[in-house]
Amino acid sequence: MKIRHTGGRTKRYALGSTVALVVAGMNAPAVLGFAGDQYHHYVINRPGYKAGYGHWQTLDLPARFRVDAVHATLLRTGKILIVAGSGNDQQAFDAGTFKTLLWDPVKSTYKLIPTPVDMFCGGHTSLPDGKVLVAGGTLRYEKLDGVVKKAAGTMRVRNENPDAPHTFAKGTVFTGPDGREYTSTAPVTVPAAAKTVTRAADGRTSVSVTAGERQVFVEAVAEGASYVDRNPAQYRIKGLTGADARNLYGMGGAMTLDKQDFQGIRSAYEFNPDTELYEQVPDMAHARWYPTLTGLGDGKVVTVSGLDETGQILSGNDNELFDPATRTWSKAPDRYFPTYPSLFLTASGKLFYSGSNAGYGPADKGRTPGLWDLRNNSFQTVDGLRDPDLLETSSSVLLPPAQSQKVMVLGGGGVGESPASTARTGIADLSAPEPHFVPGPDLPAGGTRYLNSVILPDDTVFTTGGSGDYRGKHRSDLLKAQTYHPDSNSFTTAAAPTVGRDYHSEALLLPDGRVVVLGSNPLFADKADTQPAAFEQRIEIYSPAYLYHGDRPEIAAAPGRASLGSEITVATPDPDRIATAKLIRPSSVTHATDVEQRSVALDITARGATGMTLSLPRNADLLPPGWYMLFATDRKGTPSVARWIQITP
Ligand SMILES: [Cu+2]
Repeated sequence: MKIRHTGGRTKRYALGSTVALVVAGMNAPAVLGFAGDQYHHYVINRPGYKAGYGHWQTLDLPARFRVDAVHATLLRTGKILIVAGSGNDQQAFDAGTFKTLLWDPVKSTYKLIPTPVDMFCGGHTSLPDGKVLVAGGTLRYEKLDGVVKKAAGTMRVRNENPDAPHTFAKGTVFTGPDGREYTSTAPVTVPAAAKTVTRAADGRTSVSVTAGERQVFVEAVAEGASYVDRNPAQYRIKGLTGADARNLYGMGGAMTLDKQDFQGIRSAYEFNPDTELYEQVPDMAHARWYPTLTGLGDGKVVTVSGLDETGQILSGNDNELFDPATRTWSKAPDRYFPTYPSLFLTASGKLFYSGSNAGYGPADKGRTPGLWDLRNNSFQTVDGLRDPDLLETSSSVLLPPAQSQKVMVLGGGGVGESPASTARTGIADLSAPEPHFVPGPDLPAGGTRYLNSVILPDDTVFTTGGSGDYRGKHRSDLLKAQTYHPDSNSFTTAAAPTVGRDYHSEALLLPDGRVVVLGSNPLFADKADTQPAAFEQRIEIYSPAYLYHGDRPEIAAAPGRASLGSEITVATPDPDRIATAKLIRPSSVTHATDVEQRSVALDITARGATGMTLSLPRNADLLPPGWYMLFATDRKGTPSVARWIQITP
């Protein structure tokens, strides 16, 4: 039966208890078309509509706590760490104003956190102890074509002295063979040279010295084309005398007036959820802007890609591993990726690169999805994804439950400032010996870049927002949300958001089952693309339909910690009601990229009168160490509020 609603106040009230049927037969835009905003408002607030499609709420934060939400991580305290840094705002950058907001979405409390460096467009991941590793960020903003007035380029500063590193202040002058001078735009510390002693068979020793080297970006002391020089050359460093003048020098590359990309930093910090402060850890060996950090089964973090301190994309022989136990960085196997690649830890221990990425790198390099085995540095390509040239700004998610080892790729656009986007989805089953992508259903909203995807505790994936064109150009933000159902391989419509979300947007699941959606950084405010747009500072909360289906199951008690392969006992008033139990890893998301979230199903091995026993997987590559949200969900898909539990090896 299909009831067509034709408007009119009397009829609306006459619907009574059949309202759920009515709303199932229409959607919000159709309502808007014939009855206007007020009626739309009425419909979306009906209990029956909420029970079918969920409900959105827009928060207005106190003005002083509004930040440009570029990065968001859910902490084990239930608070959300929102990192703006300079927030893609050149003035804030120039003023050294770097922001982090800590927000409690349940208690509605806000706190600005002292932010020691510009973490804007760094990378992040939750560590096994619940701290958040934030690595990289912004050294300098980009300069577009035509803006560059002083010729500039990369200077490799070398130190042949094996006994001491040398620090050069910002503004150090490098003099070329013909006397032209260029100054450094940042301080740089060049490590001491490495000395290798070799002893020959006859007992004589020889010593070889490999110069220490660091890069720094330099620009001409004055404006004009006369400083353009495309030839590499050795540069003297002004002010050095004696041995220093011999041991320390620069190797300059091309000095040009070309466009200059953003530049990265080496700094790394751990955010401590107890003290609510950043704690500095050693710098990375390489500066990174737009890196991806992926946690491994042993608790270490692999860190790849980014733009370096001269604005060049890292070549891939510079990947790093962070060990949170020793707080040290070491070298990881070589592999090139474009910036912000989506790298998922799979149950085999290999990393799956879905092809999703955001931002920088040549179109013909490192764009092919595949399985990367860090142990032998092999790479097995995973073929079959349609629109393989439209993977930039796409969304990727390890579908629930993680045991199925299926990764879905959704939408995406052309490389760089391309108007092209795709509605394509594709799913790769990584448990197969020769994994390949099979087509999934097209996105109902059409071609979509910057889609955010969030795993829900009913084993569906909520996807929201995005835009058709690059950074929402021509007012192409999509005010649409939909839910993907892995069991039926289909989308259903969700209530529509009212705030557009494109570049620099995020979404994440809360322990109470709601979804927070924040950030967005459109280029223009108008359809003709003439007015610059402000960063979107409103936060929305989406309450999925399962929160409108009556009372919820409850986890009355659960252990705060459990080890891999163990069994835990959980108190719940009605164990027979519980259909599934799962551990959901909290999101750490930026640029619509979240490689952290995963939902690991737990076997219910026994049910008593007031509790049940859950068995945890043994595989740390399936269930990496760290803090998780434990949800119990009933047969109708209604989840409990989660309990936090720390999973240990
Ligand atoms: Cu960015």
